[in-house]
Amino acid sequence: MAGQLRVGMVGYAFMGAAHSQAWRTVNHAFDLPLSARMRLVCGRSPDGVAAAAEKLGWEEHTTDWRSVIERDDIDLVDICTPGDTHAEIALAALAAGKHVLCEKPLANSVAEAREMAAAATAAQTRGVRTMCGFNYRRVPAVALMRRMVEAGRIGEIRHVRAVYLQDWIVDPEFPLVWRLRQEVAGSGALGDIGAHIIDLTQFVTGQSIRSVTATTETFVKSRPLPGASTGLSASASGAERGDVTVDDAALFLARLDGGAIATYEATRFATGRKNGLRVELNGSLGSLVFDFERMNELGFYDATRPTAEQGFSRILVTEPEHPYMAAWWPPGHLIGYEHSFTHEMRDLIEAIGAGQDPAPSFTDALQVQLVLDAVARSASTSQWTEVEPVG
Ligand code: 4PW
Repeated sequence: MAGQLRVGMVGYAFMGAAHSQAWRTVNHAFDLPLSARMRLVCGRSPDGVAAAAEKLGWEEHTTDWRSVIERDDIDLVDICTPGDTHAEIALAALAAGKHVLCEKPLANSVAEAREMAAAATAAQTRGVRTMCGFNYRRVPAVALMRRMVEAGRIGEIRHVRAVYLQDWIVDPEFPLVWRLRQEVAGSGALGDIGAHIIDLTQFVTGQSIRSVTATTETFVKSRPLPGASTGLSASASGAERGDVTVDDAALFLARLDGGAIATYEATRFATGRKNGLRVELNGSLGSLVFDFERMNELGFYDATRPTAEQGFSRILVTEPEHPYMAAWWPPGHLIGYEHSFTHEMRDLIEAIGAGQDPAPSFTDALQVQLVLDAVARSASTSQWTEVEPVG
């Protein structure tokens, strides 16, 4: 019988629901050294958190995040709150000797992310583990992309082309939810979805972004104040308006340390694109392309094949030989968005059980934060800007 990993989760909206689904499922799909126990969920509204505990399957609920950290019967704190609270909760949890899983982006500033990474490194010596929740790494087709790059199947990578396209705030009357307020979210499309494609492209290529030149735009500068809001949907409360203080879109060129050049586009104004995350790599021996709208597939162009037989082929990533897939259904059966979180918890529990550090660590997430910071600085100076080193 496996030992337990007793989880306390802070935040229960969109990401909290996704994490809850994963904690509920992970031990049913995978054989793991520890069994996740959904001990306690925390949120600000007493009624809201009680209802969430019931609906999502948590044993207990509280409105006081400090009590999650103080309790002896919590081994891991899972932070699913907006970015303005990540640092305070994570630092307190690490000081109390809890493992920490923190949603992305790691923090709202480089200073906070540096403090969190330093605390995580110090806690490692006490066997405390940290991970940042870049879930798209755990999509099997993305993990396969990395495996094929590592195996040299596309040779030397020349081009990286990444977009993350959404359209949920195209309507200028969509309210000023927390994701549109700099003091809560840190940045807009840049940190919320740009961070995903930064992490994903660095993960699959094994290369780090060294320098960037960027532009950002806020198309709609004021919006009605929100009434009730959950996740990415909300309604306005009345006629009162407030300023949008984050970017609606961020575009940048980048140079990677392995020699590749890259383009990135993160926007919430790509009308008709709901959650369009697409990454293409062009190498000396071939190309790979991943499109989240067809997340069970990986496109592969093999330039080493006879010319008459070349062309993009579609690998259906549903076989037991593919990353994570042996745990699921018989060959040919598809999986969805929620599985990326289940795989995230699987990797985290494996690492904790083995006494190893999971990836991406807080230091890896600090490096993403440094790229976000370089993009923001470049957008304001219109200059090529070096990414600050982590150490
Ligand atoms: O993490 C991201 C969110 O903050 C998600 O993967 C997509 O973009 C959906 O909502 C936002």
